[in-house]
Amino acid sequence: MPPAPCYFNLMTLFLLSCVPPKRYLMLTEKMVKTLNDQVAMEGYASFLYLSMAGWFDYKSMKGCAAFMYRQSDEEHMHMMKIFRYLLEMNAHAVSPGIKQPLVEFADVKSVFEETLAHERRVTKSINDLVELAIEESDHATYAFLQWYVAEQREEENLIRTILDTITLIGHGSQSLYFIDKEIEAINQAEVAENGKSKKNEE
Ligand code: OFO
Repeated sequence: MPPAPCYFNLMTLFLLSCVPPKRYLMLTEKMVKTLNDQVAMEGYASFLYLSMAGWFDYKSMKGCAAFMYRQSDEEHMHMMKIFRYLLEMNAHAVSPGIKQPLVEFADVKSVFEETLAHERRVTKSINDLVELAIEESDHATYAFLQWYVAEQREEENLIRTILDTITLIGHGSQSLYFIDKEIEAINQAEVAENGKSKKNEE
């Protein structure tokens, strides 16, 4: 008589075949979570600057609006860069839920003050990420984050320059036209500069 099939072994084999193989993680779980938090922060920045662009556009300050639309696009690009990095490192990139950004601002100067305050929060968050990469001896993430370190230095400097310009011009209602023209010129210079660095990367 042939031996009776061992149902226990067959069942074990079947169950084992249902368990997905353990994924090889190139990042610690803590790093994945912290990078996903940064994705959310960059996403929020994109919508905050879009909100500011809408506020300026509504007030017919087209130069300031163009500056903020471009900043919003840049922040979206910053978000996607981390999103793609997570996937490249075999981790789950999570699309964030974005909370409602500010929609009302006291005046032009306060919009740029809020922008600078937000960029400082981002700089702190990037620095914390760099610290974590050092703690974990995660050289790949450390190298990846250096782009953000340089970007934050440039962005904080740019917004500070704008605030200094507004202080020089004065920000009463008589000055709005001149502020708008100045920001338009700064925006054009940024567009040209970004175009140049893109060409150099090609
Ligand atoms: Fe300047 O916020 Fe993005 O990185």
